[in-house]
Amino acid sequence: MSSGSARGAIYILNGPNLNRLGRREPEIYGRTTLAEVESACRAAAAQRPVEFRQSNREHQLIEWIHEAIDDSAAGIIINPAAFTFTSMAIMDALKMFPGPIIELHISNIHKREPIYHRSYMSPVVTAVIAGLGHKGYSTAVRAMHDLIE
Ligand code: CA2
Repeated sequence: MSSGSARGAIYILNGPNLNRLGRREPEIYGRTTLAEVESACRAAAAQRPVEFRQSNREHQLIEWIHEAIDDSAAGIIINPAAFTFTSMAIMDALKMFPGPIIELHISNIHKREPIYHRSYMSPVVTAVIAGLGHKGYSTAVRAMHDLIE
């Protein structure tokens, strides 16, 4: 049973460099842009409101997690990008959120170099999705529906 709000929005938060998606390293991250990912998320969310955001700043991501808490968001899907491996501050903010949280990665971080293996987020989230490419986002939205209802 989730403590997210039945009618609240799904916050989909994206960390540093993901605004460049589709433009560099297509062999790892694919050719789909973040704008296309956002459209797919909105389609998968159907009637549920979506707050889709991206920032290169740790502070901004923390502010948006606080906003999700104050807004009684239904759930958070977060791709913290490089902050996954560095940010106790984002981890602490996520710990304050009472509803379901999905940590999402486009690539399978566990198949990559050892620096990508230790996530600060995984111990405090509900579920982790990694390695499904950009389609992981719509998979995460569908999974979030199941967690909320
Ligand atoms: O696979 C993911 O989604 C990651 O969270 C992406 C991060 C990386 O630090 C994580 O280990 C896994 C990096 C995002 C870099 O964004 C780019 C966007 C376009 C082209 C190249 C990188």
